[in-house]
Amino acid sequence: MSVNTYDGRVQDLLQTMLLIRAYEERAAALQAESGVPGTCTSVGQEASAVGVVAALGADDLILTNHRSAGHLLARGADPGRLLAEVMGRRAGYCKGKSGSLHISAKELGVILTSTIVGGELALATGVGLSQKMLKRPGVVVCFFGDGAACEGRFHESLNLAAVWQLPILYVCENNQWQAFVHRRETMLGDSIASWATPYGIDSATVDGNDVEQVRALATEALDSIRASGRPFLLETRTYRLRGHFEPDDQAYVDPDELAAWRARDPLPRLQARLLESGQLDARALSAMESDAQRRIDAAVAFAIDSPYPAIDELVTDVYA
Ligand SMILES: Cc1ncc(C[n+]2csc(CCOP(=O)(O)OP(=O)(O)O)c2C)c(N)n1
Ligand SMILES: [Mg+2]
Repeated sequence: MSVNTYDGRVQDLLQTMLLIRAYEERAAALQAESGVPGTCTSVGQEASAVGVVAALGADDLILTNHRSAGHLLARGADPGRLLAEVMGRRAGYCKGKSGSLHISAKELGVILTSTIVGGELALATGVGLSQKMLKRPGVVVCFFGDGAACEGRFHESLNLAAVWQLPILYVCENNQWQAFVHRRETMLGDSIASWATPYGIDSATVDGNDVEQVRALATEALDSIRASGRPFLLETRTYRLRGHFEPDDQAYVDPDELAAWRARDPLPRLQARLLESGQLDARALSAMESDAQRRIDAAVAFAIDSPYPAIDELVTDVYA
């Protein structure tokens, strides 16, 4: 498995966040300008993805949802193969047969992207059980949204994982939106983390727009899972700055709320902190931004260059 490893340098976290932002914005632009299939972007949620993935070890496994590009890129996915998949090209992670919504990348330990909301939660329980029965070392990390947490499957999955004592890190990326419905319309409380308590599961809430805090909390959670063999629920509070998918004019979004969360955009926040503390200078930052754009330019060229699968490949590799 060739996964990204992070040695603790905060500059590496920023570099990955810049890559994700550049990828997501290009994917949106390609949809608008060239009719490339639209994706559910994770713009605004980069710190949550990178903070958690940077805390993982090489053996850990990932299950994710429809908003998965950040998780995949943070784990070391090649942006060219990711875009090729979105475009239905043969060089994609699933040979162009998954699109953005069902990607699996075994070499990265990414078992599946589930587009069935909450599907990843039930699968994680099964993968956690298999890790335990086979005595494998990796923790299973399951990314899901606040919408998924409002489904019955969340409660069934956490209950079983607690009863069976499974090594699972549940990461609820609470981005305040569930497609076109605000979180306030589907839950009365403000805390998803607290829903773990009745099941006997430890939990924590973190500012999901602060990558260093996310990494610190995720590291603590993983340590606790490895020591106890029990699951943990981490809620990252963040915001979906773009629409549910592309295109989406966000006409249903309260502009004041959007502006308030834009002011907490994890990228400028981290950049300002690093510039102020002298861990980064303007030249280095500009070089990092150019590097991210260069990688995405190369990814687009790679994806466009890849052929579509041939007609006789239509039913190969679609069932294992
Ligand atoms: C079982 C199921 N119901 C409905 C949908 C349609 N749908 C796709 S994404 C989504 C919202 C999910 O919200 P959340 O879990 O908070 O994730 P987010 O999109 O905010 O990342 C819905 C309702 C679906 N894909 N699967
Ligand atoms: Mg959500």
